[in-house]
Amino acid sequence: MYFIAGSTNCLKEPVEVLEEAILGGITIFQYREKGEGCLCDSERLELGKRLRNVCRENGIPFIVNDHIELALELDADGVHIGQEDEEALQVREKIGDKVLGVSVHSREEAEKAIRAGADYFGVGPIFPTATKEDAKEVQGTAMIEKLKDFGIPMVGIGGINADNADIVTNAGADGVSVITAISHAEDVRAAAAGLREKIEGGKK
Ligand code: TZP
Ligand code: MG
Repeated sequence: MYFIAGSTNCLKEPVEVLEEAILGGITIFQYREKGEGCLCDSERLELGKRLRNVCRENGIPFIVNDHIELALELDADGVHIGQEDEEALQVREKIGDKVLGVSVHSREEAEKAIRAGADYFGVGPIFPTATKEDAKEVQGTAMIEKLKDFGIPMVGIGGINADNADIVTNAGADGVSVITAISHAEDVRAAAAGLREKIEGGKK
C-alpha cells in the first residue's frame, strides 16, 4: 500500500493527509513534490522534514521522488527514480544501502535497473491517469506479467483505486501505488482502508 503525494496532490494539509492515510493502513510513503505550483528549496525541505517525521513516528518507510540530494538531506529511507532522472547506477552509489525504486516500462529497462541495484520496480501506468502529464501509454497489467520472473518486488501505478486494485495484485504485483485515490479523497483514512481491504481481500 504505497501512497505517493506532494503538496500539489493534496486537497488539505499534506501532513494531515499522510497521518490519515497511515491510520487507513498505508505501508510506505513517497514524497513526490512535483507539478505546477510545487514547493522548492526551503519550503520543500521543510515539508519533507514534517512528512519524514510522521513516517518515522509510525514506522512507515519514507521515500523521496527524483531528488537524490533532498533524500540525503532528509535522511530518507530511499529514493524513487524514473528513466528521465539521474542514472540508477550513479544514484545507487550516492545512496549506499538505502532503498532504490526505479520506474520501468520494458524488460530492457528492468534488466538495467537490476544491474544498477534496484530494490523494487514501479510499473505503469496500469490504468489511465490524469496525475502524470508525461505518463507513457497505458499498459494494463501486461508489463507486470512480463516482469514477474525477475523476482524483484513490483508495485503497479497509474489510475489505481479501490475498484481496480485487486486486478493489479492478482496479476502479480506485490503492491499498488496511488496518488489521487487517497490524496483527493474526502475521507482519506477510509479511502486508504478501502484500498487495503481490496488488495488483501483480492489476494489469490
Ligand atoms: N507514474 C505513472 S502513473 C503516475 C506516476 C507517478 C501517476 C499516478 O497517479 P494516480 O493519481 O494514482 O493515477
Ligand atoms: Mg522521476
